[in-house]
Amino acid sequence: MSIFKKLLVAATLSAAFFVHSAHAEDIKIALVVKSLGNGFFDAANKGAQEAAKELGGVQIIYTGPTKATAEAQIEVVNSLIAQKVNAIAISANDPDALVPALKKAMERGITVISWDSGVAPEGRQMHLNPSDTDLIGETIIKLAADHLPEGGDVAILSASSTATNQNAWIEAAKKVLPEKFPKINLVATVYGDDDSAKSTDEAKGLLKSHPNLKAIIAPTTVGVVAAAQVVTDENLIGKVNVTGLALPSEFKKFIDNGASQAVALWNPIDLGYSAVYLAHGLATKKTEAKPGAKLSIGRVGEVTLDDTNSAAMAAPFRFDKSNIEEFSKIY
Ligand code: RAM
Repeated sequence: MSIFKKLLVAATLSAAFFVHSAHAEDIKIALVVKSLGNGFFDAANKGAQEAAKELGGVQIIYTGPTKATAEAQIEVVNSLIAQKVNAIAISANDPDALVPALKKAMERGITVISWDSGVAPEGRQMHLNPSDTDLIGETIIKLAADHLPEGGDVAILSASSTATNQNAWIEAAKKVLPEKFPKINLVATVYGDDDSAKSTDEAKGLLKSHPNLKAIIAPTTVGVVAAAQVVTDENLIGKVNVTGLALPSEFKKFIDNGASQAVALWNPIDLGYSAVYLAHGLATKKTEAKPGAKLSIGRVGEVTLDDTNSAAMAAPFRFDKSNIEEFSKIY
């Protein structure tokens, strides 16, 4: 081989090596969820993987604790700091408890955003809400009220008592109750911690303590399935309507059997996709999180940050007998 050819081969090899080693330099984005084993977050991860593929040179670390607690999430965050990830996109189990750990991450140059369930502004660069908080609050009450023309007792079965997103929706719901839904009587709010067994026990407890209950509103995809199963098992279909926020693929059977008339949700795949898109823009310094900034979320469009660097995506969809089959095939 001539010297020239040898050099050419060496150059080609090193170019190939360079291309290959770029993979080792992938931007690592951790998608931290409230807890693993939740179908809603698995769907968000699908969107995250899609965004990673589209953006190129991105590795998604899909992680979270087994139980939906802030303490367990702090451990996850600390281990991600040790792994030197480039970005953390977290759905938080508590708005404040995670702030010190996330601040530490930012001090080390890690991009931090929250999505789905937020952390306080000092613990992240921006927050992505799936939809407008007031709209979700009103939607979950309306879903119950639509089937209670005479009004009646309803109760809320939430996720954990510290979950930022559910607490904000419940607060928004309580705000609209007196004026817009005067005949709806909210008798209790209980917490199932996004754990099936605990949610089942809490749903049973509600039915026992409130024999006149007309609806259980669960603004959590885990709680709503547990409540609908309890209503089914206790032969209360037609007496107690279960509603709230549900993943169509997990909930279709309860629309089919009549335990629920209708539920709502946004597209969790688009949410995970958008969270990764935003984290990537900030981590690569292509974008900056500041009030008024318009940030691209790829095929989903664009969001605008408010004064607290929060943004909201689209209105939730309503699922009932007419459309749940179609959506259950997607998420
Ligand atoms: C559960 C989680 C999640 C919430 C959905 C609606 O999966 O609590 O944070 O957004 O329900």
